[in-house]
Amino acid sequence: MTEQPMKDEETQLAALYGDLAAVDLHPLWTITRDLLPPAPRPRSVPWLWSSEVLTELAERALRLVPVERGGERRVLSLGNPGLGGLPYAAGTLWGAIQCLGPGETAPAHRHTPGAIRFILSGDGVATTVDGDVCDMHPGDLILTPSWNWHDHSSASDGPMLWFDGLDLPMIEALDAVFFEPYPDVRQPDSDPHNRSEREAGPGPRFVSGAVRDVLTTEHSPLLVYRWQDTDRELSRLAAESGEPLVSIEFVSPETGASVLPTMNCAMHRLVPGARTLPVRRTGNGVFVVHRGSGSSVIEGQRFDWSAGDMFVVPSWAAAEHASEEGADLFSIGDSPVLRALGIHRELALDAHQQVTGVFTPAALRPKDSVGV
Ligand code: 1HN
Repeated sequence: MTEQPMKDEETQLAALYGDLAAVDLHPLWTITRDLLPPAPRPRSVPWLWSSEVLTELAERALRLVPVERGGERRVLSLGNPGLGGLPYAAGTLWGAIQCLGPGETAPAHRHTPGAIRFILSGDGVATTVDGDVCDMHPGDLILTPSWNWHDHSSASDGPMLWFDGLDLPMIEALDAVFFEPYPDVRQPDSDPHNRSEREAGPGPRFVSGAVRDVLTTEHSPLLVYRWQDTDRELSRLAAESGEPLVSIEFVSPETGASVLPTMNCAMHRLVPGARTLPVRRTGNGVFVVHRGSGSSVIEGQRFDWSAGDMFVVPSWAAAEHASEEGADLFSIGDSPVLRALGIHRELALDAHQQVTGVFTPAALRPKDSVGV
């Protein structure tokens, strides 16, 4: 007697699931993937690519592969093994080594993803950014913001290598990638070169500590940050602070915001004998060792590094850094987006991974709490 209605219900439930699936509806209570983990679980993993491996393969590509329209660039992208074969360093960031041989031109084009270059070695290449020829030297940072025409041309007798950082995976996730080739291989030469450097305002080009949480669609009008200026600012701050680590972010001299609306660029100096405590931050990071050597422990995994190595700190991974001889690390990150959306978080930990400090943006604080 009681079995009949039960069976009826089971039959109806089975029919419901069948009908839901048939029209592409997913009942939330049956979804097994963890939609709301208690803290970020990025698919990308902590990883390192050594300079030795990167430069040897880049040099072989230089000999064997031309740079032409279509392929556009001789670029070896960092493919994070956690991302199942995607050519991305992390879920939101592209990182790569690019090389250009003597006399070569990487053709002019533009795209909605924004890019930065951090120069590794060689000399004599210039990137033309919307008509402004920007000379590139080791340690310099060059911006090619979203939808700006850009081509790279070598007037050198040797190869040049640089790091490329792009927000491409983020823009792809937003289904907003556009691309357009320039009608000619090169943009016309501007004379004199480096217009943005001469015309940039007097505002500071670096800040130490957190950048304002500004939502901006503007990129920095300054397209070139020279190593000499970066080095001078790091030296000044290291002497002044006496801290083992000084970090500066490259900012727009006009607004004080990150150089691109989507990406920050920073430089970190570890003084000799430095050892930092671990920190967790939202936002992915890709690091390039500019000078010196040391090691990082990222989510419990130790990576030893030296000049030219590139490594990934995924979002919310606990990361600490140490250096015996001293080191300078360049980094890119996606935190401007997280800050603009009010979802950036930071946790300072002690040596035993216990929380010692918390930064929570205003939007996430309980209404009655005060301070940070
Ligand atoms: C690009 O345009 C460059 O302009 C480098 O040098 C790397 C990776 C993906 C898509 C476009 C460049 C790139 C890229």
